[in-house]
Amino acid sequence: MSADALVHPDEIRSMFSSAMSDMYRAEVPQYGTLLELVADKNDETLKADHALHDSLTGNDELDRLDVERHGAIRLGKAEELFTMRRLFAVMGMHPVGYYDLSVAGVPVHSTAFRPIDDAALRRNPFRVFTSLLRLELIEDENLRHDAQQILAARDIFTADVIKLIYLAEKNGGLTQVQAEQFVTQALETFRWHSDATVSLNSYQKMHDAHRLIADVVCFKGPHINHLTPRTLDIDAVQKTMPERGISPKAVVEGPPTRKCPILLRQTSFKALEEQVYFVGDTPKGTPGTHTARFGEIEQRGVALTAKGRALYDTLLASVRQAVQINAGGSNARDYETELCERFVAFPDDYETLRVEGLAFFKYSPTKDGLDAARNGKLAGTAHELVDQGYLRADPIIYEDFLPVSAAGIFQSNLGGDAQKNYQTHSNQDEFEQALGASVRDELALYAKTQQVSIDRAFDALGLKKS
Ligand code: OOG
Ligand code: NI
Repeated sequence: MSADALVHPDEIRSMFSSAMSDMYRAEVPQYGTLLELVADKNDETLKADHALHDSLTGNDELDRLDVERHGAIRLGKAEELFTMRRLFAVMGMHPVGYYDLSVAGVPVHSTAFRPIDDAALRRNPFRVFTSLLRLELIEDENLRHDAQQILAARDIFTADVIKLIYLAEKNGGLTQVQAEQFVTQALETFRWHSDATVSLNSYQKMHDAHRLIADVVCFKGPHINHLTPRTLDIDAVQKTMPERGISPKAVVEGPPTRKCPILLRQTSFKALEEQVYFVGDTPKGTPGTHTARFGEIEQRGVALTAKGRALYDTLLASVRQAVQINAGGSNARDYETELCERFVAFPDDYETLRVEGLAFFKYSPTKDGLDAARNGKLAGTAHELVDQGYLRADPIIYEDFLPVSAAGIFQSNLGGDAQKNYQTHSNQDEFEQALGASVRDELALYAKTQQVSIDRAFDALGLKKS
């Protein structure tokens, strides 16, 4: 490769995600423990479940399993979100989905930066859940003003990363040397700083308004607050966490345990209390603590169509209405029982999920299909061809997040007293204005992947497109 050849964005994303994982492992040792636990359980699961092993291999998911993770950051002002979009674009990550968390008492709205095309997702599906603080939700006018001033004065990006973003935009990419510099420089934005930018007194005021406000406003930048590996058996990892000295939150967010996993299940361990220094009289500052960084694991299943998602939302809402988990989590069992019982209404075999249009699938011709095509005796719809054994259908994995689950994750690491309901409505327009682009519709992305696979399969079988 010549020195001025451009590195593929997928490659830069892989370099970045790996550098980020190393940094977080050094900063938060429990993350390393969690990675080991997840790798052990994934090995055990794959050894015991040959069907799963085959299906992951068939879906090209096995190779990406070890590199698969998501992270999260919280930004303070519109310009930060705008530049963050450009920074992630260098790595082939684009904003997908809009999540309003104010309804759950968290004064932010969010998107997920992630790769969007099939090949890029297969290569490395690294995602970053990115939230923007909604300052207008701070009721106290003085405090809102202070927060605005503090945020206005900070610059979370290094001068070099800004230059490299411009360069990538101008030249359509980065060379190897530039890509390496970019990764090093971009990482600086996500680093933890134990020096706060404000006094203990200011921090306390922000903290009293909402712990999340203190986390966003009082530090130099949007430290990565967790990195989440993908497990194939979240129940096993949740159960084993205490044996390795990690204490998980009371319940797993999302759907219950199923034969055919849908969407996303997540659990986390509580944020660590870390030593920080506030601006004070001594050069080192006033010592204190801040809790922000935590650990999380996730298990991903098939992406649901609008119809499937509506059923999921209805069932989950009914569970949450029946059982509210209390602060200590002592009624977690009741919640789990209710969840399992109500989700009996959600079909748990891939065929029904597919035929009833509840989930998305990727279609490909089987060997029998290709043989039959040569003899020219094929006809029918995609479902009929699957029934005849000429096409196979594999679940399309859900690559996004869930607002109710995200709120549960936020709350578990913000502490039980953080619940508060904001009287507000979501404001996607304002979010997109700050972002400088519209977010993509995740359902449209899955529908397209499904349709493209059908078109290709029909082509391969010499059939007219359905
Ligand atoms: C983000 C919480 C949401 C998830 O996986 O749903 C999240 C945060 O705490 O900043 O990461
Ligand atoms: Ni997360």
